[in-house]
Amino acid sequence: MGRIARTALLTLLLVAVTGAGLPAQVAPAASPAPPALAPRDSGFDPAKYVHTSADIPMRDGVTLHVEIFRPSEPATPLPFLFQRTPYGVAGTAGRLTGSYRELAEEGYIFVFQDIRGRYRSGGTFVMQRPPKPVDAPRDAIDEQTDTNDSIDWLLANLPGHNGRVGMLGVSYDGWTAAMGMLAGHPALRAVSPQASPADMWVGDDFHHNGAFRLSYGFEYAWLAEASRENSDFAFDRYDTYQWYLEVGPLANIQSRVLRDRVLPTWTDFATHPDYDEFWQRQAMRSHLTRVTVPTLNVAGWWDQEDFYGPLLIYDELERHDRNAQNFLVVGPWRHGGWSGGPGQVLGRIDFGSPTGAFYRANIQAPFFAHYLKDRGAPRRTEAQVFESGSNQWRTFEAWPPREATTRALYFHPGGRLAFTPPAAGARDPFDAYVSDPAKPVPYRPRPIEPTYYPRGSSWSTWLLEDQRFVDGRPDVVTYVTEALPEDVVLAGRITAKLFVSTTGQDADWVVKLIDVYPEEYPPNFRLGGYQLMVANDVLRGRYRDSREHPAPFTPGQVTPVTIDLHSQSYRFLKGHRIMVQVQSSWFPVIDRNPQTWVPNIFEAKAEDFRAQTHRLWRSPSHASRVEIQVLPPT
Ligand code: PG9
Repeated sequence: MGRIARTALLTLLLVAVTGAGLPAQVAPAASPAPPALAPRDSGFDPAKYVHTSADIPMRDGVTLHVEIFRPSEPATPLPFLFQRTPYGVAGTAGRLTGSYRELAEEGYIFVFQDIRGRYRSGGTFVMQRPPKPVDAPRDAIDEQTDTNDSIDWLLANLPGHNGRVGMLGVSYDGWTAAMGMLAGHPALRAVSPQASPADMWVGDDFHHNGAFRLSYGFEYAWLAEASRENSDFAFDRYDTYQWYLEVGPLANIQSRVLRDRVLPTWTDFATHPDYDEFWQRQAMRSHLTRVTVPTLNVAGWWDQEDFYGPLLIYDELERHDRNAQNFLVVGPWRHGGWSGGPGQVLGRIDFGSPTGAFYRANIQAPFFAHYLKDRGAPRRTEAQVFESGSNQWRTFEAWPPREATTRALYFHPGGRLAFTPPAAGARDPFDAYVSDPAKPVPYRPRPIEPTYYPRGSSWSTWLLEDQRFVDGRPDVVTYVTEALPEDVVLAGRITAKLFVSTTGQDADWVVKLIDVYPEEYPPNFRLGGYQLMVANDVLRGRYRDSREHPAPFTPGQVTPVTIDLHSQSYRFLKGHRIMVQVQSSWFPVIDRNPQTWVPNIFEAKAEDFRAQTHRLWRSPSHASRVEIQVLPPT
């Protein structure tokens, strides 16, 4: 039995969660009126929550630490809201007046838990511990058993509950919520996995299509595994672009930086470069067939960490969603941007209304109130997505919308982009550029601060940077349309279908779909000509045909490659232009491709890294293009 330490009535910190550091904006002229927020039920005063803590025993004897917040005088038994985190539960009190204010006012018993091996919990931390096999012994543990053992304990040991539990959380905490959803405890009645990674090799924090997310991977492995509590790697300079370049080949991270220190996740990166059993076992897809609990999936269109995961989880659950209880919400947000602050401005872009506050009051709070307290109607909106550009919420019966049709934006000579395919007869039907690993294209303007730099980092908004900072580089190829005669309403999937060749044997292909604002933009002169990235991704060329079995390019041979740029809901307004940029490095968020053939890039030597000339083909038979799903411009 765990120990419950009762403390005095909590004086809650008022954590003013604001869009700190965001520059003031002028709203675009055509912004619709902000949606009205639902009136709040102030049945409970967050200041009247009682704070306790406990150490809950798991089936193997390890105890996991929880902080518990309970309304002091609830009129009726209340459900639990349970969140499991690797980031420490010490500051969670502030959530009741910050990100969970609407939920606290509704009234829940909040339980925040340190997961195994982190902060005040016992046991060993394993980065995204994969679900144990179904035939594993009963006393084997994983995040599912830790969830279920904890829920059993809460139900048996805490008074005043109604027997129901909800789980939610963002990112790692979203993933633990998703694990809880797989665990399927009968008391678990509603789950909201938010920005949960689903596949670390295909599209989330650590790789994208096999391209290694170097700065994120290294810094996060350090953050989570250098000690039991978060710690930041101490760079000896401000501009990490220069630091990573000077480190050189990936192998030097172990030999020169970590030396004798073992970060298990770094070792996993280095020893599992391909999509082998290690990554496949950790990925969620195969586990998502047995979920029956109502699920609110939440994602941000400009999530710099986990955008692939929440959409994949939604898609997979949808295949088995017999009771129509699997929902999707996507807003104009960075990673977790919906969970605090107004959510109106991101980077330099103003989305015209407080989308985060709207989500918390009108979507998240009613979702849990219905499924955990029988209050209000069940959610009926299958997919609620924010259409940026027109800056309005739209609802659909499916995502992508079934009525969307596909159009293709083709590459043409002279850097032109058009909805018409290329004509025959062009003399050199390709554009060529030299990609030099010694001078990789930066992914955000230098200096590039450490990812989670405590003194401030532009990491969280890098996807909205004005892409003019690289436009015009000789190793960035740009195609752009004329000014649009009418709105183009992107609503659904975006796929780059390129025909490429290279003088080397391997290459990365980065494709960025961009909205180019008019050169004169009266609503905000600073946005004149702004190049806002709307969709993007990278493919490590060796994995173009198989994730498990990489293969070299044949030098000089035209080869098709397909790059999934995911989905978006975005209105390119009349008068704007649509741009596509292609480049072959994105440093240091993506490690450098040596561009010669090596079996494992983590073992490449300095001399393996060579400049190569790449070609993008644009002839009728090799018509490189970006396909987008569109709706009529109503
Ligand atoms: N994106 C972070 C993460 C999640 C899961 C594993 C590794 C990193 C996070 O924000 O929690």
